[in-house]
Amino acid sequence: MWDTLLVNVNLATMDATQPAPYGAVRDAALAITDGRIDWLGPVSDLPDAPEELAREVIEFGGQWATPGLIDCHTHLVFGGNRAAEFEQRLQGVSYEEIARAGGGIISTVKATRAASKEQLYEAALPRLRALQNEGVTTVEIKSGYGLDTTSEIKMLEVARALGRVEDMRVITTLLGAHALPPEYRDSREKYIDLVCKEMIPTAAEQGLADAVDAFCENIAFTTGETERVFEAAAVHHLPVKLHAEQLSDSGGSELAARYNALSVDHLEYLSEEGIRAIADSGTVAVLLPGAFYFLKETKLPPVQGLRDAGVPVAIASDCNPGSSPVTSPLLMLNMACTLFGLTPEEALTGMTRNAARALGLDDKVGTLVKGKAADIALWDISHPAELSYWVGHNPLTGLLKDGHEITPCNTA
Ligand code: DI6
Ligand code: FE
Repeated sequence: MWDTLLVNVNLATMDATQPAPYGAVRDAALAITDGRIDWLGPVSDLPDAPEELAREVIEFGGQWATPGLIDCHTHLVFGGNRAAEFEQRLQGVSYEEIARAGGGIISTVKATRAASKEQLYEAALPRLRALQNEGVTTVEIKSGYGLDTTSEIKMLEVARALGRVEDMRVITTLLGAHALPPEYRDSREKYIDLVCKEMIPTAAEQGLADAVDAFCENIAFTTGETERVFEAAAVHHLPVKLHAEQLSDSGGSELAARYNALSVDHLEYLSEEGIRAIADSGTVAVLLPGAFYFLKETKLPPVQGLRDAGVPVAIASDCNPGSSPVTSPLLMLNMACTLFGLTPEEALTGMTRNAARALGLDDKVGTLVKGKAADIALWDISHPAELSYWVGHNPLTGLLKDGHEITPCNTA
């Protein structure tokens, strides 16, 4: 006996071994036992009447099911917000100018350091709920607004706590090398020492970080500094990721490829050499249309080059107060298509299968296949392209994580 059997559902499995677009299986059934997918296929292939096969049978009336969406790049734990900087930018001041004048990331650092764990948790919760409300069951959350060991650890603890309480799979990433804090203005090397010798070891010992990230950019850290961070991560057996080629081509992606990075993220300025390097290392290219849009960037990431090289592309919200105050994964699917030229199928692959790979979770989530977690989003749509099509309309009708029904506010 299965625990649960979903019947009369169209599955967008996103499984690359299924021949149809979206890995679609129409008029299907999907069985769940112990929180995992135990069987799926056409209803007509079921060996018996549904009631004979499962303790609970749920009829879906021809709705579509996809893997729970995966937002593989967020900074959703932070203090305050930067609406005032948004106003400045609308007056013509650039993101880089604001950062160089001590605003930008550093202004969020001040607010985050001043906030208690409880305050950070309460501030992050509605953002997490908003993602869940549009079908997200797995989210990555970075630190990077603490920039001292105590505050970075505080952020990671809040991220872990969100994962425990809110029925969301949370993956945490230590981003100590996000920006140089003002107190280290004249001693960059000492700050990298702090990241490598204190933050990474502490986060690793306490099991608070699943990966290590850095911001390799002219307003942040050099490739040399980034490499030191990657070396320290390797010592503690933590996989790496990188914010790379967002505002200029710093060669960060080539470096990340040498360290077998799980992903390189942003990539508007990625070069041919960078594409070749990440294609060879199997690194996922994470594109962040929210940041491109919000910073009014004009340089497009090299989508065709990534396609030609066979690089897996993921899409994420980059939810953060400075460059992407975005909590809508569905809007990101739309923008991946309208701004970056992905197909709706590529966009959805980017928030399911490829996003799982960007988090090193491809054996657990990201596609509807036997053995993976029953993380499933249900949608009142007649074709999966609708997920990239609507702007501001949310067709989510149900959400399961590990086979348990969770109630996003949209469906309550
Ligand atoms: N790139 C980004 O777009 C975010 N971080 C990064 O390295 C922006 C973070 C912020 O402005 O607060
Ligand atoms: Fe980011």
